[in-house]
Amino acid sequence: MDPYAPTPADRFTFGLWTVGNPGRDPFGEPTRAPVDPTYSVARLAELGAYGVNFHDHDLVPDGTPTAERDRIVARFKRALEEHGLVVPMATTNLFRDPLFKDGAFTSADARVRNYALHKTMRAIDLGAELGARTYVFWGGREGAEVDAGGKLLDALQWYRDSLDYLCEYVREQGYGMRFALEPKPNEPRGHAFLPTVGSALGFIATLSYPDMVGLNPELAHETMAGLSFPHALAAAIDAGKLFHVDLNDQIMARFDQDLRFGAENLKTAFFTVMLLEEHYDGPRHFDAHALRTEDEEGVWAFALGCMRTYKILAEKAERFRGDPEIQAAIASYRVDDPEGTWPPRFDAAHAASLKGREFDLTSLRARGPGLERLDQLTVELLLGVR
Ligand code: DIG
Ligand code: MN
Ligand code: MN
Repeated sequence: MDPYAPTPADRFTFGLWTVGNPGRDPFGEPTRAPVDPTYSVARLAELGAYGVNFHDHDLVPDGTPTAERDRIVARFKRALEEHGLVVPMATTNLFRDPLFKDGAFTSADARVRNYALHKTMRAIDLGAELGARTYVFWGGREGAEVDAGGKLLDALQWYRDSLDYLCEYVREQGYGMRFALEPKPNEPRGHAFLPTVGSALGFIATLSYPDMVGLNPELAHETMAGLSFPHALAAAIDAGKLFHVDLNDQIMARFDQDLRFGAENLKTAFFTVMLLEEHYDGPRHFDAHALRTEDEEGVWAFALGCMRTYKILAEKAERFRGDPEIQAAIASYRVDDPEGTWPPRFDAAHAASLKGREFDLTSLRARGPGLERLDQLTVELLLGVR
């Protein structure tokens, strides 16, 4: 039995747009044929995936008449049923149609903002019909190249109004959905609004229904911003806002590569898996795609690779937690202060004694934390020699 063979119990999911990515890029035409969503369902089920996600347009192309829409959805439901996959998350394509060229919820044209609400409510209905409990908002076109239009503050207010409106809609419909904002620093817009996990966390606090809104952090997006994804993930977990996650890989300060999970930064992937395994029980979603060079078999090798690498790193995380030398190195790294235990709440007597306390600053300065050795032990564990 292959211990790294994915199973539905691992809760791995893929967007239809990921394994269906045709290999188009800004400088070249597709290198792969389009993929029927029901075929992706069948192949992902074969590989051991748990579910699929979609943008409205991935499943029901924009402008599809209602009767055809219903036929497509019924056929997709049959495929999900036949292959035992679920749909944990759905989202809206508010970035493909040229009318969103200067934003959707943050467009300076109120008619476009209203159309974005129209399209999103219908897409939420579709997601609810297929059982999605998380609804993702990636503001692909919510940004700017020119700030002279004076909407730096208005854009945030329009974004807030739209999310509040859609929270009201979901409550009124009784869908029981939660929203997950997906930050990205740039691309396709020059500067994106809500560029990082940190900025999105602050923004959520200003919404009318903050409890309904969390985050869908993406590894590639925080990395593009020059930030640590494990640190961003920890901030989302700390705030109780990790509602979903987009896993992939990325070389820092490059365009959004959406590489196979673990393809570039194994330590980043390792600490990401460690955090998810300990603090998150939702789908492990791969928002990634095969290299443009690949044929169809390369696509499925890519998908299997994402899942296998996650499982291998989850086993490494177990070994890390059970490794006596590593755990001893962590224990000696973290020093208690027998004299400095804080009272359960602030009190003036404690503050006075702390202010009057003598510290042996020379020895505090001299102490070595042992991080080089701890990191080497971690690297050796990842290299398979521990
Ligand atoms: C890109 O990183 C975005 C879109 O693919 C989608 O809206 C979201 C869902 O994972 N990720
Ligand atoms: Mn991405
Ligand atoms: Mn994503």
